[in-house]
Amino acid sequence: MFIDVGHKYPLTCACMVIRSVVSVCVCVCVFTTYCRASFAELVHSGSVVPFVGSSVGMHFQTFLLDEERSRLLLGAKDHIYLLDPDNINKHPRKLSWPAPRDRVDMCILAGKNPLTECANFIRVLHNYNRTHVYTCGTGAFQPTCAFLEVRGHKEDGWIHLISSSMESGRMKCPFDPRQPFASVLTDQYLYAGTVSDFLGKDSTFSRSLGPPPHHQYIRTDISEDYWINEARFIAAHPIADTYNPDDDKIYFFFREASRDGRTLDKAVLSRVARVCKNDVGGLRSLTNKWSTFLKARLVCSIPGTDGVDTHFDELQDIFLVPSRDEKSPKVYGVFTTTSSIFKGSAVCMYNMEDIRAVFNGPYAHKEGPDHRWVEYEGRIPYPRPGTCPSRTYDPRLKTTKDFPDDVISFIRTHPLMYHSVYPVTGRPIFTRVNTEYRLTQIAVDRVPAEDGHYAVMFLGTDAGSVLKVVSITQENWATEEVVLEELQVFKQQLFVGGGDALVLVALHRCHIYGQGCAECCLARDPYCAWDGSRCARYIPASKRRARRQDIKHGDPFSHCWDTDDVLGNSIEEKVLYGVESNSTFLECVPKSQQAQIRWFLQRPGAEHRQEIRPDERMLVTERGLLIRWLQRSDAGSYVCTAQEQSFTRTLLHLSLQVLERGQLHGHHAGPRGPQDEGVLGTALAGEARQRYKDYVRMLSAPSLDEYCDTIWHREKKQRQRGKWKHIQEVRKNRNRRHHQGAPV
Ligand SMILES: *[C@@H]1O[C@H](CO)[C@@H](O)[C@H](O)[C@H]1NC(C)=O
Ligand SMILES: CC(=O)N[C@H]1CO[C@H](CO)[C@@H](O)[C@@H]1O
Repeated sequence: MFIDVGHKYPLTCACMVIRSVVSVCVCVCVFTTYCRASFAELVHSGSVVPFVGSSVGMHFQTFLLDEERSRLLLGAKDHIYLLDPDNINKHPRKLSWPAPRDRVDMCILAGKNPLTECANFIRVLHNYNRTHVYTCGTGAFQPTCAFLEVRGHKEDGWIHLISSSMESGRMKCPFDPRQPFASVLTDQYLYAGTVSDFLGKDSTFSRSLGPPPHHQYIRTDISEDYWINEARFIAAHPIADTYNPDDDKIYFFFREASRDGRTLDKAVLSRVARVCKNDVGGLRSLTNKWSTFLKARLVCSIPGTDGVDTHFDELQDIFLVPSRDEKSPKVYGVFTTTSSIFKGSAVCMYNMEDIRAVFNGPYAHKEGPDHRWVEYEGRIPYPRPGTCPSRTYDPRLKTTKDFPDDVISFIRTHPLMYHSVYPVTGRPIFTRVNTEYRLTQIAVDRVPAEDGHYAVMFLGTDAGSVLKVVSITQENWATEEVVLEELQVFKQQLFVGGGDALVLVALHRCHIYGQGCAECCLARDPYCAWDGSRCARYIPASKRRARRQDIKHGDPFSHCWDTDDVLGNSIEEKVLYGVESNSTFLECVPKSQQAQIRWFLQRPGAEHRQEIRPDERMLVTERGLLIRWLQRSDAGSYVCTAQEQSFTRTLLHLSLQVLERGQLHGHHAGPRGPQDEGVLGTALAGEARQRYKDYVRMLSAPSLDEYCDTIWHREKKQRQRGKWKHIQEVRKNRNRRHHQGAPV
């Protein structure tokens, strides 16, 4: 099990930070070997707490966190766990719920995998009432649901499966353990979007359960080109639209195959859709089917200069961030590209107002299956299709069964809105392109900081890592003044479910930003502030004066002016020896990702230092300066500075001396003068020894590539010992450069 969390220091990789209209991302990137922390190290530093019940093949997938009663339910393969979220390893309770033996046999006979498919993978866990939880599992490709009784908490907690309540989970739970699906339980009704057959052909959004006697299913219509087509459901949320409870709706998010006339090609598009909570189905053609279903396209794209946008069309995850107006949460979505040319992911943020505006706008119209969607310009029946029935609006419309025929037949063929929903900023707030992984999950934490509130995004990748990102708004929108006493423990934790293990990840890992005020400030992590002696967890409204934090500007001059690390920081000058005609590497790594590195050289006897212009011979990499074909004139005083905002800091002061080849051979040949002894003695001291060996090895490598390859392989071996070297980064940089030519 290997998980990456925001491990910023020592970090050099440049995250794909998009400086869009409103956001500057401070990215805690993980995908270089440097910032990737080994699991053991994370556990040691207290940043993650692994669940000891974890074992290979457990497939933890489903969580139900009950903050009020302080309990965490965990759905895994054939098991449900009850844990104490404050201490996940104290008194874990385990309930076994396997699929029946004959069902497993049939599943295997049907050609499914015995280990990863033919078992009961728990996919649904919802609070039903004070004492009961509703749960469903895939049941070896025969989904089954049941009630769980959960009582007590902490040491006294226990769970019990009510066998008599077991029922079919069709339309409530997927057959396939890996298939995305969405469900929400509210007012004792279960809303679920899932594939509802063994072959995975029929995807449907339905409602079931409910207080007796309203037990019948309501589902989406099966009219391929219009309603829902090969959908993968992502999320479902109850959201009120007005102050009238009759208007309450379930909004759900999915991606589907869409065929827009003419061509036979289907494109994957992302959707936001909604139904009224009080929809009981229509009459005639829509009996037991939604009569208020509407959907719209959710666009997440980067506008291109040539008018061609780069679309991220495959919705992967949705997270709602509550705002003071509970009708208007902010909707964060993670999308990936469908393109075979390049791999990319993006995060887009939407306003509920914009979503509602699209549903209140024109409908799309299609003459027939082979036509394109156009704007509907005909007469719209009354009540406007998609409106929830309410006696307050019209006493004649008590339920959806009172809808006139023309409303029912209109909505059957016009469930799609003509306009699309665009992100608030007109473009993604975060993107990653040409990475080896995709973003697949998002959780957002709104963090109060000294200068406002910040949304910290935790982005899960399909490689098992988590990126912690804060997007900073320079304009003054979304500034809510909520002063919290202290961040609650639960808000400080993030549950990360991997394929095989569960860990608890601490959100604040301030120690990684180093000890100095300037570094802490420049990190711009809203969870952290400099408290006078170290970079520590930021607690709002406590000792305000003593705290130094500047998320918006990250300007240490105004915050750390009196501390040592801004005033005369004394960087001791190091000495490095290079061999003429060979290459040498000057390592200089900023602690902050936003820093811009500059290199200066002052030659012996020269009055001023000059900025180094990178060329064929002088390569500026993320880890330092690589000088190829070292010449005697390269000798001198090198200075590496990091500039961030208006703040410049010297990171390295190094004197490079160039050894003539003769001197070196003298060393190998044996007898040598006392002066040589001195020079090489220093060159080979301590840590430098290994590096010197690298250089010697390089002497025999004909090209830089080969040199890097050699080093790369050795580094690979050393990785287990947690020892990282600079060279693979050099190599990585070169690779990155090659990729930059690809279209974006
Ligand atoms: C909760 O629901 C279950 C299942 O319907 C029922 O047996 C139980 O009595 C309910 N409990 C309460 C407190 O309403
Ligand atoms: C890469 C490079 O220039 N290598 C040279 C380093 O120096 C030795 C002699 O000391 C040459 O043989 C290598 O070609």
